[in-house]
Amino acid sequence: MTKMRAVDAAVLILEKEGATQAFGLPGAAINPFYSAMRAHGGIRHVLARHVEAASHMAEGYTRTAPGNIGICIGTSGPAGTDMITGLYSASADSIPILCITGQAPVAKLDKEDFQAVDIASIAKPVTKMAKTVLEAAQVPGVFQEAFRLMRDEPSPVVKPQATRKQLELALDLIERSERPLFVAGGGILNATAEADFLALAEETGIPVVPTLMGWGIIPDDHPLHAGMVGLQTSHRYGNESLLASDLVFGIGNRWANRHTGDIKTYTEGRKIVHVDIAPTQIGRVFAPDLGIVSDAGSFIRGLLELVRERKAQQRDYSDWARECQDRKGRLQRKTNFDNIPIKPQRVYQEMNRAFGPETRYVTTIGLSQIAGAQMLHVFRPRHWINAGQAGPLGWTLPAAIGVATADPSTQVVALSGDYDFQFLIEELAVGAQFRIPFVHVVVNNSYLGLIRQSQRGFEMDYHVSLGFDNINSEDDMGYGVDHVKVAEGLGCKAVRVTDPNQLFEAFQEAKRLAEEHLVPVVVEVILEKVTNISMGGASIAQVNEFEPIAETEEDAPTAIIPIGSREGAPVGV
Ligand SMILES: Cc1ncc(C[n+]2csc(CCOP(=O)(O)OP(=O)(O)O)c2C)c(N)n1
Ligand SMILES: [Mg+2]
Repeated sequence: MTKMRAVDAAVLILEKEGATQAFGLPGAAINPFYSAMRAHGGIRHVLARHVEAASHMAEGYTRTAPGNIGICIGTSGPAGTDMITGLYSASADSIPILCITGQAPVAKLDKEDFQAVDIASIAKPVTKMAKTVLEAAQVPGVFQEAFRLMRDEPSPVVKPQATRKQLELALDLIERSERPLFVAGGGILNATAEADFLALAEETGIPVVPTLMGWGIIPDDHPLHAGMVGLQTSHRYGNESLLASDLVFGIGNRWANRHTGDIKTYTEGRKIVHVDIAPTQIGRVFAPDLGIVSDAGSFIRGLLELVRERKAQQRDYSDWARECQDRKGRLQRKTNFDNIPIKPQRVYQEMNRAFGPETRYVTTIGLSQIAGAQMLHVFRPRHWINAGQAGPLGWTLPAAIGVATADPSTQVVALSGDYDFQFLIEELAVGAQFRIPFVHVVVNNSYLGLIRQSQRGFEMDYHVSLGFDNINSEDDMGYGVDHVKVAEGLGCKAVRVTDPNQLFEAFQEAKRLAEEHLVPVVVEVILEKVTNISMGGASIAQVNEFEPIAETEEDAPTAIIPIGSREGAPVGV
């Protein structure tokens, strides 16, 4: 019988599973696997500059399209430990990635051998499966098992599905409510059920609150889009509508604490339904009035069928939906500031103007991400790609490389604060080397802005400033790192903006440069150092507005519904 090397078998499984895009870097212990990839020739590989970055690239790659599974590869020892943050980030948001590392020879594992760390034990809490394969013949089986888990195919049991009785109970609750809202979570995207979900919302006429992970399931300008809810990445109108509702119907969401804030405020006076594929999610944060363990896709389709069967007794929610739209047309934040140094709100206003509805945004954490989510617009599923639960600084740049690799035909715009950008800044060279174009907006306040803002509670400003007088720079503003020089040094193009009236043109220029040179293009925006962004300390009823709110259309010219323009706009489609 012909024999095959275990590494060759592993590569054939990747091919069979359609997982043909890898990110990583070789080392002695993983060279056999690289030799198999080289011999096979069908696995594309991007050479990262840091293994953590490779793991975030893999995650960005997975998040871009249904069915994608990003792979990251590294050697034994520190390569595996570097990937732990990526595993945590991906697993925390239920995003499958496959991390492959080398390992020391079996006989040396317990001898403190060079780079022989027990990576499977270290990775266990942040993975569905972490395994050190000790026997070559088991390699194909372990790879197959990994794919089965990543694709959520829990054979021999089928995916959990709601029963007819459960669907009836859910619809009974809807029919008894006067002001229901759907909360659409990332689980809907994981089930590729966004089209069915939209059909359900439209059929019932129930307004929708997307979560941060579900943002894009319903376009921002859809008449049933009620806004986002939460302490940070939320809209004033979203929170107000949630507080006015009498039923919150969550599908594929997890009641993140930055979404709910104080649970009593979030739940009091309204019924809550929670549908999730994982039984451990139901009741994890609070006990819903009705909890259903089901795959989001089959649940949505089942409920839609039942809604159509019971069409005759369906309530008309158009007044309630109009009420939600009315809030959306009134409760806005001001973006139209002319200040120099630039106020962050203005950056997002100009991004709305410069980047079209097909843009895919990639971001992680910080005031940059929070203000971006409050003010940018998203119109398509998987077009807001954000590490939600883990929020690891440094994620944005490599994740954007993964996203742009997965879909080179769509405009990718990464959004970072200066600190997030500096964490894994060397990955710019990967974009330059592999000709992966995207625009990276770096809003530079020379601060760990989010942490500076949260230190206000301690009345301190302690180790949160990134400012210093850079001995190589001419300006005397004390912003420290010269991101334009660094980006150029790494082989990319970069533009710096200090005047808000030049933002739009700078974004256009960045798009042109990315297209012409096929490299990442950085737009560094010099922000005012201190701007506090709207945020709630405890509950969604008490979000602090630090800046003036919008009062006229001119204050928020890129708002989805301009202030004062609403006159009984149509609801439903
Ligand atoms: C690895 C890691 N360490 C610390 C934090 C906590 N943290 C969250 S935001 C932030 C500051 C981010 O600064 P920057 O990227 O410049 O964004 P800004 O808030 O200034 O817009 C820090 C330190 C984190 N999320 N991840
Ligand atoms: Mg900053």
